[in-house]
Amino acid sequence: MKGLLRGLRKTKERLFGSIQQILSGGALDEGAIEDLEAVLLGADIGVEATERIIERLRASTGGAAGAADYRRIIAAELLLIIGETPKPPPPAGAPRVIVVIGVNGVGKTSTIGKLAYRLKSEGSSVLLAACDTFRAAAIDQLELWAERAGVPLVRQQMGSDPAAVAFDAVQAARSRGIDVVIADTAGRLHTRVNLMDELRKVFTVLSTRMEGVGLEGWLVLDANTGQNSLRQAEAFTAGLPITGLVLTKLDSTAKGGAVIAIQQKLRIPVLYVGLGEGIDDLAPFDAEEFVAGILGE
Ligand SMILES: Nc1nc2c(ncn2[C@@H]2O[C@H](COP(=O)(O)OP(=O)(O)O)[C@@H](O)[C@H]2O)c(=O)[nH]1
Ligand SMILES: [Mg+2]
Repeated sequence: MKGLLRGLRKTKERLFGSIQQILSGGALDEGAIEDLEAVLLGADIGVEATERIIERLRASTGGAAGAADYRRIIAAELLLIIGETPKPPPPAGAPRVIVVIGVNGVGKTSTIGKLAYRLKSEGSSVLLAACDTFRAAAIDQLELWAERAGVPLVRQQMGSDPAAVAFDAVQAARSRGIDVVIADTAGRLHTRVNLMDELRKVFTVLSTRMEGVGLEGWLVLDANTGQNSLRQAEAFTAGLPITGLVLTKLDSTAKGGAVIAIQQKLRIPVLYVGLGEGIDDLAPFDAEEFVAGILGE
């Protein structure tokens, strides 16, 4: 997956460059271990994962291991950590309905456009639902993405009830035999109780009045925010049935390691990563590609 490797360039430069330097010093003494710890923390891999990796390294310093062995140990432990939160298949039911959530500016609307394009190119029929009814510009922006991806859009006027738009969209999808509905939602401050209520209502209406839909809640987080996005995530996951994560803007950060910290902390799988602003800059998250990408193997 060239895309993921390209998107991880900045994280790799920082992480791999430093690791390489430390490991090339030969023996992994206490000083080198401390340096490694600092580098892993600096890439936002998180305290827990970093400690696990350091522990594994310490346990293996007895052998006459070289730099390549140590890198393999780090990679193996990272894969283990990521593997502890497996990606489940989409829930049964039709249509598949993905409600996309996250604070303003993280990349929800662009992710939806890219995802529509990708799913369509993989053979699914897709319909977008403009449930961010808070601003007229938000609806227009989604419409633009729908046009780019070549998929239909269900919209109502600004200020209408997002749950009603979602309901309409699923009804339209059913009558047209469409496979996947992707709903954009508003992202004004997640601490506002009324936004949470509004979002919860979208899920409630779809699950109670639209029997048989395969309902998913995807939370979009900006990788630049690193581990700080955990606080955002905790607020959303406390009130809403979030089933998957999308980490955007991996291309513009050296904190790509946050993927690990966030997934590990939330125990919710990262499904896709955003790698740029173009329509094909969205890649499925692949643990092996990711680890190879950040460790430069
Ligand atoms: N570099 C980069 N920019 C992105 C990515 N995803 C979104 N953006 C940009 O982030 C900004 C906000 O995106 P938008 O989809 O409007 O966010 P929303 O408010 O959550 O709907 C836009 O300028 C996007 O082009 C990504 O993966 N990489
Ligand atoms: Mg938006």
